[in-house]
Amino acid sequence: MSLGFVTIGSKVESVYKIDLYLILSIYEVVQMPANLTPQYLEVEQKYRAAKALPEKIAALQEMLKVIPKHKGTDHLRADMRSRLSRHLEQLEKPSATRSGGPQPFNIRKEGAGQVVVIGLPTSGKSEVLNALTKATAIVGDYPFTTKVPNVGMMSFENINIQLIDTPALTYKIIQTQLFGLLRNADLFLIALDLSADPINEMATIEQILSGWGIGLLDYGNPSFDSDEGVYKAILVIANKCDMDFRRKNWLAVKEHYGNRFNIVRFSCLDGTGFQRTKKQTFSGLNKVRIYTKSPGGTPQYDNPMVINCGSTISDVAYRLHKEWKGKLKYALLWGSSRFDGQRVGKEYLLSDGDTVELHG
Ligand SMILES: Nc1nc2c(ncn2[C@@H]2O[C@H](COP(=O)(O)OP(=O)(O)OP(=O)(O)O)[C@@H](O)[C@H]2O)c(=O)[nH]1
Ligand SMILES: [Mg+2]
Repeated sequence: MSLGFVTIGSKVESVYKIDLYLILSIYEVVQMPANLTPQYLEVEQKYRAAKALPEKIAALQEMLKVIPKHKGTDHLRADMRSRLSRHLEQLEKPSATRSGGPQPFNIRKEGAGQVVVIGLPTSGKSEVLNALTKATAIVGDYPFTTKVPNVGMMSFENINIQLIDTPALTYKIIQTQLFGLLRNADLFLIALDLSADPINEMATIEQILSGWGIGLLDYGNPSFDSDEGVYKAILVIANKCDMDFRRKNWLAVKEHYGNRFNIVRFSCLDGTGFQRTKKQTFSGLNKVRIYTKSPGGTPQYDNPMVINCGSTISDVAYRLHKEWKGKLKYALLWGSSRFDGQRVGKEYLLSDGDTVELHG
């Protein structure tokens, strides 16, 4: 930007006698960028210096966040946004040569949500996947055993949640592809190794993710993605609680991170934390299970509709069938209502486990 400023500025000098109108319009363009703050220019510098796609995307998002928002920066912001979407497209298609071949990091979402298990080498990510699903990912006591993601389905009560074991965050050659997968995921399970140095591990993980423009939220908040950054809900798995040093390190993890994040004590070997992890993973996805029935019929309890928290009767109806649009009048409700079969309106907010009977 500063380069453009100088060029146009000198043009103003040479043409000002010719056309007053032109001068005024150039003057307007020149004036506006002067409002860019040092904070913005610093991030812009970071963007120019960034080589890898994750850092470029992170810097652009930060630029959009800190840039003064007024008419004078409209063009600049539009340009940044289109650059951001070009980078995001590149992320999906890493290179022309690769686009025809297998794309192991491009995993279609299935089940109630897509959850990625992430962390540093040998923290037990692959073992966690094997413990919670029927997957048989290769496990090793040496770093970087996993080179591409492994997928499994984790059953929780009457639903399935997609779980993905990933290569270590520090595995350099796949970082851009991993970044794409992480951006798209609904929830992170962060695996820490209680037998090593979990405090440092967590700090390193947070630092790497922050360098990619990904902020961490406690699992009670829904993940969200905007032009100005990506925030992901997380659940921390303090793994290997069956091993030496576990007690000291568990207490340290709780003390350092317990007030920010939900942390589950876990062991792949003895089953500690399995149930809690499944339950908390589901609640971290911010979804509710809704059962529908026809008048006189019975709901299918083994096949709920899984829909976002905050959904209403109308949302359920439209998801079932478009023809409910305009036709829906009310519903009868079992579950969160004061009494069974209570009549509720279209905007009624649903809770997990509600049964709904729609009426037109
Ligand atoms: N005692 C104990 N060992 C575990 C546990 N979970 C994993 N391990 C061991 O830790 C080592 C690393 O496990 P992996 O699952 O391969 O670790 P990873 O995080 O996938 O490692 P990378 O793929 O290299 O990033 C293996 O020797 C596992 O057997 C656990 O809960 N308890
Ligand atoms: Mg692994």
